[in-house]
Amino acid sequence: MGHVRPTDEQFFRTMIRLRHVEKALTDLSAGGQLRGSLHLCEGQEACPAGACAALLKDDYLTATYRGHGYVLAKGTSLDQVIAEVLGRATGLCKGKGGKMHLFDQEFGVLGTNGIVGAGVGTACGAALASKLDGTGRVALTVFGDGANNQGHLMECWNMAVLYKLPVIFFCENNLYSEMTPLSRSHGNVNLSERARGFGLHTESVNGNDPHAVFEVVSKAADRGRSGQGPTFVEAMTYRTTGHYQADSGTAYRSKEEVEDWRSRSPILLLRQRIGAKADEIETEELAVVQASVEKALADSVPAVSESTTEVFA
Ligand SMILES: Cc1ncc(C[n+]2csc(CCOP(=O)(O)OP(=O)(O)O)c2C)c(N)n1
Ligand SMILES: [Mg+2]
Repeated sequence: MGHVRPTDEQFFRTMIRLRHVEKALTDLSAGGQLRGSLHLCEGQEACPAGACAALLKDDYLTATYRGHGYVLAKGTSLDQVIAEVLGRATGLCKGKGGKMHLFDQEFGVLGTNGIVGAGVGTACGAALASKLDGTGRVALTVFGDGANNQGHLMECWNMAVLYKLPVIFFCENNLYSEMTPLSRSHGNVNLSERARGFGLHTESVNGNDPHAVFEVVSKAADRGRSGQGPTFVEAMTYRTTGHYQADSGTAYRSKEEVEDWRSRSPILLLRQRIGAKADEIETEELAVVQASVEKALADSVPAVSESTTEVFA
């Protein structure tokens, strides 16, 4: 029981909004209005668009420092996300979480996270609760190829298989962890094969095709909901920018490699399919993002007295 598959135009809208959010954040960062590091998902937009469209409002989500697109695609308010990223009191977490700690109970968002792989355990815990309580909620946890070498992920995979947890391990394989290619960090670069070693059911998918991502995540969610246990999804994709704003991305990847992936960008491919309507959608989404940024910039930052509330149990 999933959602109806979105149309090309709906997927394009989700992805172009995300692209303009990232453009706005890049400008704000360059202008000194946004503090800290900024990890963009340019080129990978089909993953959040496709995966979240396959989830229900109540389903759980955890994601990485590159995960704001998932939070937006899950349904969380754009205004609240932008205000949070800019540290405003009107933000999702009252401006105290920032970009790496987006949390939204209403949409099952249990956090983006700056610690590589950290959300995987959280998602397994949520999936266990769902199973024990019989709520039917599925948990999708997003992590990168590099995170596959974090020890606790292997504990999570084992427990998830053992307990048949309704969890989807969604691996964005963008071929690099920071500046290191897979071949220099993984003894076996076949991540699905590694996952199968733990007894996980695996699916590989073109992570630049939102329809294909939607399809495999829908199937994985059905498996979870019907008691068949976890799925490891390996989505092949590529970030066409650097790891973060201080990385040009040119020192460890060839120009040809980046250009090749750029030519297969999910936004570009859908734009070609949709035609003139794409420009119309883009104009609308650009205006929505700009309005959201202006609104957040006019909002105040949290009062100093807020710094010690909701921080300690
Ligand atoms: C536990 C931990 N170790 C190291 C880091 C530093 N670090 C930040 S991003 C990153 C790369 C992770 O790569 P990958 O999992 O492939 O995700 P991607 O950035 O490609 O989306 C590293 C090592 C960290 N944030 N947390
Ligand atoms: Mg990676």
